[in-house]
Amino acid sequence: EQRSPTTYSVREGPSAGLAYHSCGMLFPRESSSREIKELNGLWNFRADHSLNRNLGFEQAWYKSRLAESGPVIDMPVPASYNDITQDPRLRDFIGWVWYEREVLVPSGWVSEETRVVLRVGSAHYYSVVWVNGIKVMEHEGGHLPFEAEIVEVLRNNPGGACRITIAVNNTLTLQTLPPGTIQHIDDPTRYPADYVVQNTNFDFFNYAGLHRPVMLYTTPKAYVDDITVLTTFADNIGLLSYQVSVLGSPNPTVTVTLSDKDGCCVASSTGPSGVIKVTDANLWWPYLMHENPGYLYSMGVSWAAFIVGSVYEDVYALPVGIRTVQVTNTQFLINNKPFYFHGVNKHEDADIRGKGLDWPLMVKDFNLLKWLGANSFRTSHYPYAEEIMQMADRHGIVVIDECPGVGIKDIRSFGNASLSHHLAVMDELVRRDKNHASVVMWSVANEPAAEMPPAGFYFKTLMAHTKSLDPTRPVTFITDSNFARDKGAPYVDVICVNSYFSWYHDPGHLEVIPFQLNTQFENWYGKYQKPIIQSEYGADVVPGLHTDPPMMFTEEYQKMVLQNYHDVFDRKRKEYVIGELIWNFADFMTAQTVTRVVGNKKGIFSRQRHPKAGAFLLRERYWRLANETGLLPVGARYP
Ligand code: GCB
Repeated sequence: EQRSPTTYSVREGPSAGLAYHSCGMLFPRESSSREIKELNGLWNFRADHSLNRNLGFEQAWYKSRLAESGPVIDMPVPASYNDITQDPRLRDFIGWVWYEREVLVPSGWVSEETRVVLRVGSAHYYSVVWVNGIKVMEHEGGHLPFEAEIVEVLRNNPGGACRITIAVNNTLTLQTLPPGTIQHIDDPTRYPADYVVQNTNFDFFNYAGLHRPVMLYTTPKAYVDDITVLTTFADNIGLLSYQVSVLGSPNPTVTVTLSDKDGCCVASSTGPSGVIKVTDANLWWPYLMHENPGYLYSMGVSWAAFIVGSVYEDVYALPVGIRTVQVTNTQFLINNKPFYFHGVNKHEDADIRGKGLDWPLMVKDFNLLKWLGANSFRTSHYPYAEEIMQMADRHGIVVIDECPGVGIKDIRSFGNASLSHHLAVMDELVRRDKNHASVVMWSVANEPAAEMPPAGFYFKTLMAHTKSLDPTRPVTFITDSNFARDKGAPYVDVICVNSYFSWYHDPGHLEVIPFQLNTQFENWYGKYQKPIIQSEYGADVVPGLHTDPPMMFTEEYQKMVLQNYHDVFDRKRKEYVIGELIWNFADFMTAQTVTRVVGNKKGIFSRQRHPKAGAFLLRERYWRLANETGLLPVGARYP
């Protein structure tokens, strides 16, 4: 059998094309005009182990029940498929896997007045979706939602049966985000026949599958498609300028109301765009900066029309927080007050479920953040689930929202195809997250090869584009390049630097940290006069390992690394350092390498969320910082 190097291409599916971008992507919410049917639970599943991974398309597995074309297994959704079975071939699988689920659609949904939308919260990496054997959409990118209107397809099948088939391909290439390469090794003396590996330049396991909820939801034929809200305030007056797009109706009458936490209407407006004024506005404040953080209003948007004796309407309620963000040469201001990021970098990662959204884990993580006294996190290294962003809004946890631009190390990943996809991902990310009060900055990449010649044009374009999508938030990328040669740094609003002194450099030599960290900050600030966040620092710990004097991988060594970094932060935060984000919140799975002992162990919590010694040290510090820099009432230490 012939196999060409393209056989693992993510664009194997017929007539590949991106999902339609120029519409909204409002999070599905029930209302008097909208219903939701969640499709979480068990799906039928089969990985295509054929040599070219293309058998599913050749045999059109989507045309009939998946069980008719071969054996299927149970697969939970949402979850990564990798750790669900005991089969190493599935854990390390590369190529197309097939998911299928049958659902009965209420007969009332299949009507002339209703839209039925199939929405996938995220699927890593490339997806093709069929309903009753008819292709309804394709999507590239593993961390953002996509959806299709399917009522036409359902109408052809009046019984209400709806068979949803989703093929997902985890293959990463030089043009995907994150990038990767597929290596075919043809050496029968050293490797088995048809040997293929996926190489990546990022430090987390390439988990795949249907990672976030899949659902059906309805809207009326004419519907609220998108809402954009920008907020500011003057004295005690909150100002919300909004824009509503209604599709399917030529002259919509839009009504907007703003309700406070108790559900009382405090202001209203009519028309598809306008400015709402709220007197005595409750601002959205970060956790530990105010006694009532994360204050959200509910913006009720509705559209109504009276057509031949009937009322048509659509109703949608969007949570909104009123706050401002600003960057000066030395400060990050939220609501005009200096904000110091004392937080974490995270991953979507856990035992068994991989990157699948998990409610208990999500709530546990927020409880741990609050226990720690963390006021912020970065979505390293890809957009997190919308449910997580909503939690951040409600709890006042500030977010640096990062796109999956991680591991851009090969010069071929700076070409036009990569750039245009990267721009499209920023479109999708800003479209999804623009209304989250918690999001205060966009990060377009993590540790790219920013010293390479094409990086200047690439990042200039990318950051200008992001600013044009959202003029209200600063934009950055996270660098580990040399300050003098970094070609992207001129375009960022905040310098975000990662460094691992006494770990990857001078391993075991804690005494270098004060010197090297000080030099790092002076160099960057000297060149750019922009505020700086230490966006990563840390050390691996195998929980339970102890030595004195401290040695690498022990609990004591991690504490000493942190302590040494903190001493420098404490001097520099009086000048221009505006934040510190530990690497990492919790241990997480990676590819297998000689530097990883069943994953990355730089967590201050284990993968099961048990604290290591470093967590207690950080907790002391973060609460002290909150007391010093926040607006907490005296004595509010340790809840
Ligand atoms: C980094 C990367 C992060 C890694 C971390 C490490 O600089 O941004 O993805 O996991 O270092 O532990 O090496």
